[in-house]
Amino acid sequence: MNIYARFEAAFQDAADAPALLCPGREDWTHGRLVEEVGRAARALDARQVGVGDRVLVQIEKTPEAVALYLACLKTGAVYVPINTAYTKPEVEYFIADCEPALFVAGSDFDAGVPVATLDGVGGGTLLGSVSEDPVAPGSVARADDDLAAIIYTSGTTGRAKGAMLTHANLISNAETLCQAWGWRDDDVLLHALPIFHVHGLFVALHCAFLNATPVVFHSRFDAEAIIRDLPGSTVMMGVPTFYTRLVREPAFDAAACAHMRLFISGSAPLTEQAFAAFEERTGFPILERYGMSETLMNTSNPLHGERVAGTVGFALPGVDVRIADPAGRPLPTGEVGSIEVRGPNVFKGYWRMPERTAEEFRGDGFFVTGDLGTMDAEGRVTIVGRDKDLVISGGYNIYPKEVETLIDEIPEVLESAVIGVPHADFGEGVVAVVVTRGQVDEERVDAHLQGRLARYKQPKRVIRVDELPRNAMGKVQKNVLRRKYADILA
Ligand code: MLC
Ligand code: AMP
Repeated sequence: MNIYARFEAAFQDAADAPALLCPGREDWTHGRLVEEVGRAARALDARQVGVGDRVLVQIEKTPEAVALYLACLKTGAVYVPINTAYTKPEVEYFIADCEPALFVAGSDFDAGVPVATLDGVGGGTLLGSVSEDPVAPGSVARADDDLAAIIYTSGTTGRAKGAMLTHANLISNAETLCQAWGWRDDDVLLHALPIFHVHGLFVALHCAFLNATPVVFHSRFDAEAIIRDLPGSTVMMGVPTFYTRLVREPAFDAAACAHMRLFISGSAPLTEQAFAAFEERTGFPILERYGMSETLMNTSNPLHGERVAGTVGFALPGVDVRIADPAGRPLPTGEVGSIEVRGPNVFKGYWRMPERTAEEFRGDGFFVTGDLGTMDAEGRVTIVGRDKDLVISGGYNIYPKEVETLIDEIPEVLESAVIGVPHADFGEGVVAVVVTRGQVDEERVDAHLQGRLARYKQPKRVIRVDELPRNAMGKVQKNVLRRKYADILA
């Protein structure tokens, strides 16, 4: 089953109803969306993109970008979206790794592979020369196991890994979420997330597409614009930073949310304080859920029933979640262990990394998430930490190893430790602690990282020290550093 065939059936039943409502731009009906997907599919065809070919995409969030994504699904190509903040050397890694048949970029790019452009207003070479043809080609039949997308997620080694997601993964998770969150015919989704990660692309858009729900489509998060569009919306999904920023706006209150039924948070921990402040201001307990690129969504607080702050709720229907010891043996209720998941939502493996894939699956099919948590007697899961050296800043993941490797290239740097510390806006912010020979200041580190590393991964502060704290095994004690610099960005 091709997931786009499912979407298209819903779109055709709602052809005249709004699909994408884009402030400052012409709205698209579902009929128009189907036409634009057909146009993008013909553009892929004209560039000889075939079934199973990767289409690497680094473009702004526009309706045309959505049409391109859906066209990849429709034609059986594999969609590979990447963050618009990535620099040229970062992009070159993805090109070499996924060997795309086509790279769609915001502007021209010297890539050594075929390149087409799609800019921030839907212009560019990709769609420019496509002929008008009212008859859209059919969707290519896909087996459950066939790839729909590769989502890159960084690894502890500093090298990004491509999580291979199948049509079946996407369909099952979308259906499960629509059920769990009581999706309704009169819902309107307020969408301000980027569409290069699973949260904005799959979780949010797929719930809408399965139901031909109108999507108020913001190109980026802007608190004022959200408050303006809340009265026409019913559901919003966001990372915790969205909600903490909204609460800081004086105009954000219960009256502004009167038309809403559900606020959903994920991708990073929503603190109990943020949950309480939001509920106090609006009357809404945010529904927190937990997932990752490799598994899509695993757990969710209930739609009906108590949403407990600081917990991520229960395993979604069809998803097995267990808390295990380092050998994968289930632990008794309440004990802290590794969160492991199994189900139709769990990815097929890492692109061209069979050994890494094997390392992260247990023999009985459970995937080791790298998150640490507990489960209570009712099955409610709480995430208590991470077994992976990862910083989550404003919902973006940053692997310290990648940043340390680049900082260590500076000849005067002897060693470095990159940590995440509390940040008032982003939840966690990146700080680099460096041991240097001679004078290396913050500007020197900034200058070295500029153009090599996306801005959001760059340290907000660089601290020089004489030596890094180490344990008896010689391993850097990042927990000591995190404690020491806990207030530096707060
Ligand atoms: C932007 N900046 C960040 C940042 N976002 N720094 C650290 N962390 C971030 N997340 C920096 C920029 O580099 C820039 O730095 C400055 O902040 C202003 O940039 P901006 O683009 O104007 O920022 P803003 O639009 O305010 O973006 C903040 C944000 C955005 C929170 C709205 O980061 C965002 O949309 N995050 C959502 C991420 C997401 O979708 N995650 C889902 C992953 S999926 P300078 O120095 O140049 O000024 C997943 C699985 C799951 O995790 O469970 O969902
Ligand atoms: P990604 O690799 O970008 O898909 O990020 C997945 C990671 O985000 C998970 O492994 C968790 O560490 C984290 N995450 C997602 N949702 C939550 C949540 N609700 N609370 C805490 N962490 C979360």
